[in-house]
Amino acid sequence: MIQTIDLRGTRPAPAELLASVPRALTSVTVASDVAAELIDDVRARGVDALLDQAERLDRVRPEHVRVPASHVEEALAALDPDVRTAIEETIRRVRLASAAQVPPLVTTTIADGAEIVQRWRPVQRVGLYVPGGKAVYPSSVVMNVVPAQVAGVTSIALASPPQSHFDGRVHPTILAVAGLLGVDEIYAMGGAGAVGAFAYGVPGLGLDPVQLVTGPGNVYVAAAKRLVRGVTGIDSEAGPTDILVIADAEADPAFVAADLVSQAEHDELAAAVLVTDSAQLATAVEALLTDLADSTTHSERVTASLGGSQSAIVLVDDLEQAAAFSNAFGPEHLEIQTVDPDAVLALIDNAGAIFLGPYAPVSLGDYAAGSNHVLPTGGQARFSAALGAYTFLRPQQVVRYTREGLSGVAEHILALSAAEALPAHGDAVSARFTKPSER
Ligand code: HSO
Ligand code: ZN
Repeated sequence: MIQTIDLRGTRPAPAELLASVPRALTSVTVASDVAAELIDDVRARGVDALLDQAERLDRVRPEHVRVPASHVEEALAALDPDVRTAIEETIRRVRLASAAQVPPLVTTTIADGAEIVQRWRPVQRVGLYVPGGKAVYPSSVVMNVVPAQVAGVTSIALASPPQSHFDGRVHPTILAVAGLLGVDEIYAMGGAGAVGAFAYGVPGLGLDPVQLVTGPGNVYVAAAKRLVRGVTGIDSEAGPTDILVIADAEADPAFVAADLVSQAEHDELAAAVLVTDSAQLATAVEALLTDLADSTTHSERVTASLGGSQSAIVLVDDLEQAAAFSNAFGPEHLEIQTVDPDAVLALIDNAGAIFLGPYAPVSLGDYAAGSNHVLPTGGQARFSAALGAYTFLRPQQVVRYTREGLSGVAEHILALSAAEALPAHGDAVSARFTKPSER
């Protein structure tokens, strides 16, 4: 069912490696026109647009777009105690790991009386999007909210589509988790319209514009985020999930197969890739995948994902070639199940999150490792990172110079201002060393 690609004895360039397992096509640009219309509609008609869009796209007209506190309280009271305990432990772990993502203030002494201070400030207000279509993931509420809180964001708004099964309310588990996290500004709105509402604000709702929109969503949400970028900041665009496992002959095929299926379960378009230097492991995993795909709950989805051109078992000569393949692919999730995972880790540049050894499955990271599960998909790990406290922080440089510090560099500023024919720049420095009587 899953294709096998044999790269043994070859040394393809990164672009060729990537082309051998192309990710499923989801065209953000094609969704762009529809997303733009929905955003414009929200800008023009505010709450009425959100209500009409909900009726058309979510098949329910919510009674309230701004979720009343009583809905959150009811959802919290009804939350399964085991789920509540699990979520609380996830919050605790993600909070601990996120705290390490706040960089310290650093002062660099350039010369006597000359200092550059680098400090990190949070954005003030953020809009967090939590999908509510095919995928309703309360764990994603934790993954979005906790790093924002740890970064020191003071105003957090949350949006999730109204659910027809729940009387047009936001999904109760999402509401309950928001309640556990102390988020009290929640909107029953979804898709591109919700992103537009965050970016431009909705006066009729008392919804002020945000400075940053984060969170996963479907292709229309991704298109909307691309469109509002510049008006507001965004995190990376979320597409179908992927997993790449690097494994050697010592890996347990049952672990490898289970982990590939666990991410294939998300989406027909999910990519599941095993890269191995062991033909024996490849054969064992392939057989297990065939069995699992038949028996697993989301059998159709898993079969489509594993059978797609985006998924493969890739045979390589050695673990160096495996790492090269992985770097070209830029996986959202990379598992290293080899005798010496750290040796492979040293060769890895591009990955959203990396899971080492036999006891770190991706589902650990999805729910309870402490790491964030909002990760760059579609190869974006080649240039971007997981959601973290740093997503909500910006570095600022503070220039602290004394008279002595400025005088030490004054002549260079004068030389450069003359060279750029901007003499007033030089004059601004000279003025400080000219006696008032001589001005
Ligand atoms: N693996 C998904 C996140 C998730 N899994 C949420 C379960 N719930 C994308 O990283
Ligand atoms: Zn998952």
